[in-house]
Amino acid sequence: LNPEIDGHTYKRQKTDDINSSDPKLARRAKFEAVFDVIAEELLSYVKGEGMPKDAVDWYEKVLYHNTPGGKLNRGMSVVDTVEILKGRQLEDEEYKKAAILGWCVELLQAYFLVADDIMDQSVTRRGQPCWYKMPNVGNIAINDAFMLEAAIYHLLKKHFRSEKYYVDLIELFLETTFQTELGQLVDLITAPEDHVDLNKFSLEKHHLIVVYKTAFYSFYLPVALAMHMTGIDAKSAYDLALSILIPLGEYFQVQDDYLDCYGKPEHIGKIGTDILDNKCSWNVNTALKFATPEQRQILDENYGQKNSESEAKVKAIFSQEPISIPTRFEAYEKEWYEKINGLIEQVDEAGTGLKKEVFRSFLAKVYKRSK
Ligand code: DMA
Ligand code: MG
Ligand code: MG
Ligand code: MG
Repeated sequence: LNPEIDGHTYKRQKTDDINSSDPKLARRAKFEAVFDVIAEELLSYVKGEGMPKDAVDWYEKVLYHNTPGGKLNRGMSVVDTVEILKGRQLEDEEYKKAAILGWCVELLQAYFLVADDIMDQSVTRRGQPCWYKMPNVGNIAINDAFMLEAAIYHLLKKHFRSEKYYVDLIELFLETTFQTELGQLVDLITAPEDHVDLNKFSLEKHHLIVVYKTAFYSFYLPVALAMHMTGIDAKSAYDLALSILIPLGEYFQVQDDYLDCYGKPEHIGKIGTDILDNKCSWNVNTALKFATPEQRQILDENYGQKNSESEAKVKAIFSQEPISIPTRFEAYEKEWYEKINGLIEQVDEAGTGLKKEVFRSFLAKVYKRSK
C-alpha cells in the first residue's frame, strides 16, 4: 500500500486543541477525540475475530479516510441538540454517549459518500481523492462502504444495548438509511448516462430527490437521535421536528447543488460533476424554467454530455440572463431563510419539550455556507 495512506497518518492528535481558547476549535477537538476511541473499539473487535494484520490495517484506513475530515455538522449536532434539550453542559458519560451517536451519523454519511462517489464518478472529496480512487482500492470500496455501515450497529449494540430507547435508535437508523437509498435511487434513474431528456426534470421531482437523499439523514436523524436520548417520546414532537428539518434539509441540498457549479473546489473539497452526470439539480431545473428557446436548445445539446466543452457551455448559459442562477439562488436563500425562521417561531416549546434553539443553531450552521 501507498505509505501516504498508512493508517497511522490519519490518527488525530488534537489534544492541544481541546484546551484551545477558540471555543469552536476546542468543541470540534473534543468531538474528534471520541472518534479515536470508537475506531480503536472497532479495530480491536476485528483483531479479536482473528483477522490478519493487513485486514485490520485496511479497516483502519477505511475508517480514518472516510469518517472524520468533513464539516462534522451532522455529528456535532447530536451533541449540541442533547445539550440544548437538557439546558446544561453534559457530564462526561453523557457527552461520550451523545458523541458516539454523532459519530454513528458520520459513519452513515461516510458509507453513503463512498458509494455516492463511485456512482457519481466523482474525483475528489474533502480535498482528497475519493476513496475508490485511492491506490489499490477501486471496487473494494464497495465492501468498505458496507463495513462503514456495519460499524454503526456494532457501536449501538456496544454502547446502548441496555437503554430503553435502543430499539428506537436501531429503527431510526434503518428507516433513515432506506429513505436515503430511495432518494439515491430516484437521483440516479432520473440521470441516465446514455439518454439525456431534460423534459424528465422538474422542481417537483427535485424536491422529492433532495428530501429523501439528504434531508432525512442529514437533518432529521441527528435531532431525532438526541430527542430519544433525552427521553422525548411523543410522536407529535417528532412530527414537529420533521416539519422544520425537512425544509431545512431541502435548503441545504439546494446549496449543495448550487455549490456543485459555483463553489470553489478549495472550499467545498470536491469537484462538481452534476452537469456531466446529467443530474436533476436545482440549477438545471431553475434554468429550464427561465430559459429562452435558444438557451433551451443549447442546454438540450450539452447537458449531461461527458466532455468539458459541453459542461462549460452549460455553465455559461446558467449565468446568462434571464436565467441568472447566482441571482436567483440569492433570492431563494433569502426566501427559505425567512420561511424556516417562520416555522421555528411557531414551535410550541412547552407542549413538545423541544426548544427553538435546536433549530436555530442548526440553521445557523448552514445559512450562507460556502463549503
Ligand atoms: C448527496 O448527493 C447525497 C448522498 C446520500 C451522499 P450528491 O451526490 O449531490 O452529494 P455530493 O455533491 O457531496 O457528491
Ligand atoms: Mg455525489
Ligand atoms: Mg449523488
Ligand atoms: Mg452534490
